[in-house]
Amino acid sequence: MDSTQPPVPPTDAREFQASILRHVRYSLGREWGEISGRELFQAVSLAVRDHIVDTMLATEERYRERDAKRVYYLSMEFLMGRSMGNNLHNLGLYDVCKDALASLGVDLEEVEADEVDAALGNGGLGRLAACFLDSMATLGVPGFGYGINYEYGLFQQEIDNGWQKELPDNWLALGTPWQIERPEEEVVVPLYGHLERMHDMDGVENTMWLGWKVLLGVPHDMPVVGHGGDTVNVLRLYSARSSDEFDMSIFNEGDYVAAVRRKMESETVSKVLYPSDSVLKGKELRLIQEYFFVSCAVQNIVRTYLRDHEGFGAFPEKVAIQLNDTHPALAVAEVMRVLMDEHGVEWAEAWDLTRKTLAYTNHTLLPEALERWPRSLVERVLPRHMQIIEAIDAAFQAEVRERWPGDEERVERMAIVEPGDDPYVRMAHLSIVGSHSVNGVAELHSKLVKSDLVPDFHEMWPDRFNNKTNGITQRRWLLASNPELADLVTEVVGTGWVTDLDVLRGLEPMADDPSFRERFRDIKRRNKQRLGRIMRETVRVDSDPDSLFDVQAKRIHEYKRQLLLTMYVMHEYLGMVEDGRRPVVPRTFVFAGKAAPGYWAAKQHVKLINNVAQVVNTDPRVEGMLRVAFVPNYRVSLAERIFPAADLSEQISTAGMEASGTGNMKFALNGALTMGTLDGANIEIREEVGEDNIFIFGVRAEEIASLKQRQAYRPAELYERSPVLQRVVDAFDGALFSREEPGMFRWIKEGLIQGGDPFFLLADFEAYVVAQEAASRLFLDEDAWVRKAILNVARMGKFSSDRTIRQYASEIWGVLPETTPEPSPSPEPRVEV
Ligand code: 26Q
Repeated sequence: MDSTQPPVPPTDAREFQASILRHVRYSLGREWGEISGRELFQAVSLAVRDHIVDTMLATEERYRERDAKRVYYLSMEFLMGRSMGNNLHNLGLYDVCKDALASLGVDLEEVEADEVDAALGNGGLGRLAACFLDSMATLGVPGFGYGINYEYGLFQQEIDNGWQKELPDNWLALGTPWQIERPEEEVVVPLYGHLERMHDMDGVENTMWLGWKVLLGVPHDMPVVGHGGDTVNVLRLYSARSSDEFDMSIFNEGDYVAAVRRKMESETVSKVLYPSDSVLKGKELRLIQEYFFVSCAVQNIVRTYLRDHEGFGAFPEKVAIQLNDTHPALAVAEVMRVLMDEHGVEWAEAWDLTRKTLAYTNHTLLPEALERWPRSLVERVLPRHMQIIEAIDAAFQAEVRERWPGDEERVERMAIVEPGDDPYVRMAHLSIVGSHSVNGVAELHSKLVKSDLVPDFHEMWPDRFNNKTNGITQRRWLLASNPELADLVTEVVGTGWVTDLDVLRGLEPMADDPSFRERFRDIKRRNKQRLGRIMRETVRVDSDPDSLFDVQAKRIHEYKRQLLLTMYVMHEYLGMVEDGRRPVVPRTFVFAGKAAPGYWAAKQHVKLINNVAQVVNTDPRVEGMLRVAFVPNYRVSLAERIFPAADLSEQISTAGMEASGTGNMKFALNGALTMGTLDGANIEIREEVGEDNIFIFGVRAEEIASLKQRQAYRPAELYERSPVLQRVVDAFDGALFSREEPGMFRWIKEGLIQGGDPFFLLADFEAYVVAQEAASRLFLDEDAWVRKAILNVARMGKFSSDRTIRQYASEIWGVLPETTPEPSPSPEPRVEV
């Protein structure tokens, strides 16, 4: 019995079982004895869905009755992962379903494993959106996600002779039970065409957008079940379809084949998620994707508002729109267009309403990830929007000139449309000008947004800037993914932590309880065995659950510095085979993550890690001391197995470059100690857990900025002076880790020395080795290690996305969560059933 569940409604296992069997027969048309695993998954999901629909309808009723302010979270990405287990947990039906299946001789976990991930995102930004939806539903915030129903999610990664290979992720091939298609709510999206000056019926001159083409957006609604099952919100994902009315003309002209081809082209708009979490220059299809879903969302939002309101006076009191980075920044122009062109609102009022409604979250400082679209492209695809953006820009520039007369350099720096021969539209500037709130995602990051990214905007509107430190949902990242630890925690502090993570503080005294420590350690050991089985099956690497599991799992990026951990592995290996050193503790290094298909350096790093793994794992001299595994196809469902199995969490980005990180929180919540730089949310994690319970090393963001600014960083000198560095760096040049093609990784050495080492690996390497040695020594003292691990879990309360959402709700959206956490229940004894 899972004691972390709230009291179960009187839906008993037998009823649930009957429902599953009914769906097998009447929804799937199958006999129980002849169904496949996939069909069983579908039948169980449909039985679960029946429990969701009533609450979904009732929730909408409730919001309408109360005329509640609605929050719309616009995001190009939602990394939802699997839904079945999560929905069962949040409905409080997990054990009921488990029992129902057990009496049919089926293991629920095996059914869960047959669900394919909804991987409609790249990484942190997309997963954050998914955690936010969970928290909004749990808190009773009327929050709705809007995004794209990509037919192909993030590519599947295979490793072939050490190289990453990408395969298409056709996740909808077999359909999904979690979407309800609503063709009757389709939206018409205009594109292309031209502008004409015309006189309207009253003789007033107006610009008309004419000759546009049309896309249709068909909504697919995914229910988002809040914990406790009282609220079910909706994630609305749009698929692009062609318009029959529009294409009729071509059909009538007789070019049937051209008409069908045109139809297919329309549907490419929602075909595939772009697999890059940075750079992507001027791709027309990407711009159309961004506009497509923004237009669908804005039209739907306005339509929903007008169902219950007259005029737009109350619009900002009833609607809040949050932009997840600049990807939906066209919403600024689209809200203006819909208000003015479709509802006759005057410019000044439309502008006031737009700004009061929109808010923007920034997720990156990397210059190459800042979106800029060629003005010429925007004008061709969206002439009316380009015209609106120019008008916004003109008014904005006038405001700047009024405030800083004569400072034309400042005007140029701040302009929305970058001045010059080849002008670009700066989407971050558009977002800032069009919003009443601009937030970063961790304290340091929010500070750097103000001081480094857009200091001019901060000077102009200091009150617009704020911080919302990211969080994660404990329902998926502890309750569902680490059931044994969840049960142990519940035994001590009760179930309150599931909706109020600060309750975990109650675990602190247990850090000094030897028998609790032993149980905590045993759980970690079993989770390591569980991951060990996955590693054996996928990459044929055997691991010892008593070794230190040292894990780095995240997108492969130079600034995240998978290379730094790889260099440490190389350093350890060379120390053992060349100097005969024995390590303090045996370690298993686990890497997981995808490289953007067009990111050459990241793909080289994948190959390097796999080559190092190959050499290390086949060398009998280090057997029992060193293991390296690159676990392929990192995704939400794999992450759910990785976090619970980690002893050490690698969060080693170049200081100042990781906006927040959220994996760092997931690891710590599952009892891993952090090895990290003072970057992103690591800084706040240190504040919470205490500096004795985290390994911090490396150059700080300020020092890095100063070194860069003074051009004072000399990696070549560090190399010359340090034999330790020389040995590792020279290994990139030798044949040891690149037997098939000696010299293959020479470019890495060159980048570190002549290339100026832009990610400061050499600056941090020796401090990193020292910190790693401290970790090894601590791991030898099992009690001391486990004590710190327990304290980490106990002190993660701040990093619940419930806290983050409460702050967005009260400080940006002006909505009050309907439910506030109940006072923490006092520890209840575990009830064995
Ligand atoms: C932009 C233009 C064209 C194509 C793709 C993109 C694009 C797509 C995705 C740019 C960026 C992303 C994703 C960024 C991202 O995931 N950022 C991460 O956001 C997390 C949540 O706030 C933070 O914790 C991470 O630190 C940050 O890297």
